Amino acid sequence: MTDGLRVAVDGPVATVTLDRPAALNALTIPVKAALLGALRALADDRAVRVVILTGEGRAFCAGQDLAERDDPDAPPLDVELRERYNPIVATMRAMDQPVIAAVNGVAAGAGASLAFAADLRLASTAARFVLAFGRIGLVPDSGATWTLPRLVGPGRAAELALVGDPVDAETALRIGLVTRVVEPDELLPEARRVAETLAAAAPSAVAATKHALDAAWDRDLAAALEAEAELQGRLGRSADHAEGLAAFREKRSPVFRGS
Ligand code: LHQ
Repeated sequence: MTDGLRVAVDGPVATVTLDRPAALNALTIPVKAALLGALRALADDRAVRVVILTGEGRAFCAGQDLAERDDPDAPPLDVELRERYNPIVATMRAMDQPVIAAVNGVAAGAGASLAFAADLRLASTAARFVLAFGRIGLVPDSGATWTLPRLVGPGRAAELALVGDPVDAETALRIGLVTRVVEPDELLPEARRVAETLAAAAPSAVAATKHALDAAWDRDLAAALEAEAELQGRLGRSADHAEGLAAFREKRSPVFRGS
């Protein structure tokens, strides 16, 4: 527990909650340090199978805390990105566990980028994405130039990044920016249901799927086919695959042990 961030682990599911609701969970240096530390610790915790990232109060995250930028001694933006934002995004993509962004309200600037860096995005009807960078004379950052075209395609990414109109939850669902929209009270229960489905799957297969989907963007078809064959060869020798087959034969649910 750090000011501005809560981490709660319940069985195989960790919930990380940005917790500065009065500032719409805007990201200060201490919150970014706590978030990076929490993600790294969860990445190393084999008992944790899924991470849910959400925000306290009416916002998911309003991005960089702009009040912090008023300090004349604030680090330059490139340093801020290299030392704080980029490692957070890199950790979200490198960790074996899937990250579910449960977008409970407005996600602006780097707050939207954090949601885009997750593996899955579920939204409440109150969610709204604001690519607020241009309004303050900046480019999309924290991975948004990479994640956004992959999520919604280059045309829509350009519309969002350049025109910058807020995207409501229904529009986000229609364009594929989120995959489910539920009533606010249902958001965390729904995220939990999805997390438990993922947590019940074979962890090596989940991790390999996550990384193969990312890596495929940099591969041609032949390389992707070969990567799949290599992964399938490895997973095909695993105890979890044998358990999955046995459970199918015996008409029962599999119990995966992560081996
Ligand atoms: C905030 C913030 C905020 C502090 C609302 N900071 N207090 C990375 C590298 C390093 C530096 C630069 O940037 C980046 C990437 C970025 O993230 S750039 C984008 C930074 N974020 C923004 O520009 C968003 C600024 N916020 C807004 O545009 C609005 O607040 C949104 C659209 C998020 C929500 O609007 P409303 O629902 O109308 O809420 P509000 O504006 O009334 O805000 C409520 C409070 O939250 C208010 O404080 P107050 O004391 O007046 O109640 C705001 O000052 C505070 N707040 N965002 N980023």
